[in-house]
Amino acid sequence: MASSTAGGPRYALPGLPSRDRCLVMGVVNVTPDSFSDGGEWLGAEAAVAHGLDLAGQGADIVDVGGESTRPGAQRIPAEEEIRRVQPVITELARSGIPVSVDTMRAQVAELALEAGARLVNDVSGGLADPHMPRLVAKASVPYVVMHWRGHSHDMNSRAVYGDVVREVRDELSRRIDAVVAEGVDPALIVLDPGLGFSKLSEHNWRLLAALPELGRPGARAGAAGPDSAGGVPRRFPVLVGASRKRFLGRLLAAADGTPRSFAGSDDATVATTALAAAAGAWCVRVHKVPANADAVRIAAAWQAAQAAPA
Ligand code: PMM
Repeated sequence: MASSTAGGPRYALPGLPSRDRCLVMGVVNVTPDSFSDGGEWLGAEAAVAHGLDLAGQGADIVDVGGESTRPGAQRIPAEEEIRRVQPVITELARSGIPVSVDTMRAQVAELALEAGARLVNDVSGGLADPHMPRLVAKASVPYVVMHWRGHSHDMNSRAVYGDVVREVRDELSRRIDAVVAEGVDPALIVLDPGLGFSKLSEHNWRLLAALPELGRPGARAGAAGPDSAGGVPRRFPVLVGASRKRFLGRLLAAADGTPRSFAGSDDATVATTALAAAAGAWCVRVHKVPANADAVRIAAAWQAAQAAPA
């Protein structure tokens, strides 16, 4: 459900915190080979400790994933993904932390929800597993529908756009229609532009600059438009996952062209968080929490001061 405050619409999604600011989602990748932190949290014990740390540092949600989606990654069997995430989710949920599961598989999502996860973060937006939308509909939990054009092993070949903002909005709009047709409650949908997924650097920047329009995929670009049509909301919360992505490292490359390291992009992530939050993002997905938790508060104060009477 959306309500309007000084900083634009705020959303109350069942089971998840609702704050007067952009939320912070901390990442726990229980994988040997993720984009930026592969291998660090592979053991269940280390992963749980890391999730508890992130929550203690101010993460509103902790996102647990067992399958790497870095460009070129090959898929792992579902059983291995379950083995990685299930004990971690069980333990974090038991501690009262709002947990999301980062998975493209309905089977994994189902077990994760039984283990206490409260949100399904599906980077394929329901395309990778046709059973996912029905599962999410039945469970009636918030559902992240990310823009996605195909699996990681060859996703870069699909980074071809005429007008990236229009195409991503149109493709997200079609995904909304598809998952709603499978029974997903539109009020539980969160959209995500899928930065870095079949996107070149220039595409990521264009999408970030168009963030307010991405949450209204059915409306004409630039038009104010109604927030709902035929009972289906056309304004959706937006999740942004820019943290440590390669387009940040490339922007900040050294004079000889060497891209900034993943960890060396943490300050750039914080800058992106502040801008995304000020542009109305519902939540940012980040690897390092403390400075991003500060940034969303700065953005909220900025928005509130802008909206305050002179
Ligand atoms: N990016 C990654 C993994 N999961 N989920 C959402 N919703 N949005 C993203 O942008 C996203 C994601 C890849 O990043 P990582 O492997 O460095 O965590």
